[in-house]
This record gives sequence, structure tokens and C-alpha cells, in this order.
Amino acid sequence: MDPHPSLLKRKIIHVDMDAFFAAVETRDNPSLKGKPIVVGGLPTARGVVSTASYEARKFGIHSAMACSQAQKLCPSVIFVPPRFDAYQEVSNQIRTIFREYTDLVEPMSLDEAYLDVTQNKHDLYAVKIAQEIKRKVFETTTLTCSVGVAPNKMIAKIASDANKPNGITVVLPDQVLKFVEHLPLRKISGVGPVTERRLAQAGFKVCSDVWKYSLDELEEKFETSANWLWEISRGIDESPVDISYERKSLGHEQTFPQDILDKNELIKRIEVVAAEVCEELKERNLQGRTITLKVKYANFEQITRAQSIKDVTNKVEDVSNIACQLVEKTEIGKRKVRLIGVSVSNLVGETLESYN
Ligand code: TTP
Ligand code: MG
Repeated sequence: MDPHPSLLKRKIIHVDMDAFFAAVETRDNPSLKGKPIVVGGLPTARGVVSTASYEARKFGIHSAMACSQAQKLCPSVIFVPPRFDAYQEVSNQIRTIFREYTDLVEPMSLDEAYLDVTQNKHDLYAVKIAQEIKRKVFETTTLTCSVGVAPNKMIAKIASDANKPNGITVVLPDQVLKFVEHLPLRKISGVGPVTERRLAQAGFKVCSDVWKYSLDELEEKFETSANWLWEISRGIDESPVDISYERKSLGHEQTFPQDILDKNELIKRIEVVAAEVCEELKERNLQGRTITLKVKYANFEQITRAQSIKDVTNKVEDVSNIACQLVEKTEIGKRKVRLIGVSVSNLVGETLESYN
């Protein structure tokens, strides 16, 4: 079968530093080399693991785990407090290297970025650029990264993770279907735990589970998400490398196939959209302070209601609760609704904020 036409148009690279915070700490303090270390808060101060060295990961320690739990799993683990200035400096260095090849760079976090190298400053093949980037990153920072080269962002990201650490994985257009066939849907950027559960309820665990259904059949189960699901399950992702990455807000919306009047039904929909927004915030290491609910009534009249909170958040409970409280400031339940949206603004980078 010929590859989907969108897979023939672009060449995307995804770069992700290996065990980033831990690697910087080990580089700057060689006595930590080869040892299980955790960068994060202290176990006594209810800290969480930002990242664990590969040696520590062997004990089952991972990001976001409580440090007290990490210590139980590996009593000899060394806790190192984070030094964001050092991470920021490396981040600037690697972004400078990326921009030697293209201005289409979308940093996702300090240690991760997408590059669109379809057209690039040196007219090089994407694979050659990937190799050069790995070499230059190491020469400049003495740190390793893993790189994925693919026809789109979704595949490039999964590819960069496929051969960690210090790996390079190339997925050509005609290899995409095979590459995703047995891939758990959970591995796809944008599929967080909430979406994963919804998919599992329909019996979908890996990409090829979705292939058996037509778009019409998927629409019955997943409504407006059907097209997205049809595409990602086949490795199709046309989202551009977005250089306006310093975003002011992040939101999702859902247009219903039929207008909805029932308040409880709408609240359920709002909760699903809020959960999607939080998944993306977490993926981008962002938290926000203002939650906005958007409602478009059946006659296309549109309103927004917003509320700000004291502390930034990306927790589903917070965003969902506030969005649902905002329902009381709308005519939901009285007028038919064709679209709802939830967004979070006043954003800050989570990792920086939580330690400053
Ligand atoms: P990741 O790229 O997810 O992880 P990593 O670079 O530590 O390891 P890997 O080799 O698997 O890519 O995250 C980059 C950095 O972001 C990480 O070093 C620390 C920080 N971070 C947090 O602070 N909290 C988190 O929950 C995660 C996932 C990462
Ligand atoms: Mg990383």
C-alpha cells in the first residue's frame, strides 16, 4: 500500500536529551557517575522525582514518584537538588545548534524540541542533520541526546524514544504503518491516562486495533475525536512545527454532532475536555492560573466565563472543578449548546515554577 500522501511532504526531527537533569548533575559532579541518583526534592520534604538516572530507573524509580518511595525502592539512591540555571544554559546551547539548520524549531520543554528540516539552511538530508546534531550537542555540552527522524511530529517523537539513550531512529514514509502496528496508543503524544482509559473501554490498546473500524464506525463511538483517532492509529499527523511556542493559553474544544440541552451531559463533556487540556499541559510541563469555559449556543452566539486561582495548576480535578463551577454563570441547561471549550491561561513552565 502506498504511504498516505501527508507522509511524503515533510521531514521532522525530534530531539530529546537523555535523563536530562540527572545527566547534567553527573557531568558537573563526576563522583555521581554510574550511581543511582534522583534529581528532585528531598524525601523528608515530600518532594517528587524530577528525573532519575538510568541506574536509578533499574530499581523502578521514575519521574513524578514521591522521593520517599524512591528511597524505599533503592535505599542507596542519592538525592540531588535541581539547578535550573544549569539546565537552562544547556537548553539554550542545544537550541542554538538546532537553529543552525532551521528556524522552524518548536521547543517542547527544556530538553526536547521538534525541527522541521524539509527545507533547511544547508540543503542536507534529514538523517545527516540528525547525526550532526547529536555530534554537536555532545561536543558542546558533553551530554547525549536521542533523535527521531520521521515524516511528522507524532512519529518523530516516538522514534526518538525507541533507542534511548544516545539513539537515532529513522522512520521512512513507507515504514510508518509497520512502525505503529503494535504500538500502544498510550505512547502517542496527546493520549494521556484519561484518553487511554476511554480507548481501552472500546477495546483499543494498540494502533492496529483501530484499523478494523471505518471512520463512520469510529464516529459512533468517539464523535469528534474519530478523525483524530483514525489518523493517529495510522501514523498520520499533519500538525505543523509551531514556532509560536511561547503560548499564552492552551485549550481544547468539542463541537457536538447534535446540539445538547442536558446539563449533566454537558458537564460530562466539559470534564472530558478539561482532562484533555490537562494532559497536554502536563506533556508540555506547563501550569496555568486562569481557567476559561467557552460555550457556543445553538444559534452560534458565543460566550466565555473565566476564573483565576491563587496557585498555578495542571491537575484535572482543579481545572475540571472550576470549569464546572463556571457552568453556573452560563445558560447551560436552559439553552441548547453546540460547542464547549476549556482553556487554561496565565501559563508558567512547571519545572521552573515548582522549585523557585
Ligand atoms: P524527559 O525527557 O521526560 O526525561 P529525561 O530527559 O529525564 O529522561 P529520558 O532519557 O527518558 O528522556 O524530561 C526532561 C526533564 O524534565 C527531566 O530530566 C526532568 C524534567 N521533568 C520533571 O521535572 N518532571 C517530570 O515529571 C518529567 C517527566 C520531567
Ligand atoms: Mg529527555
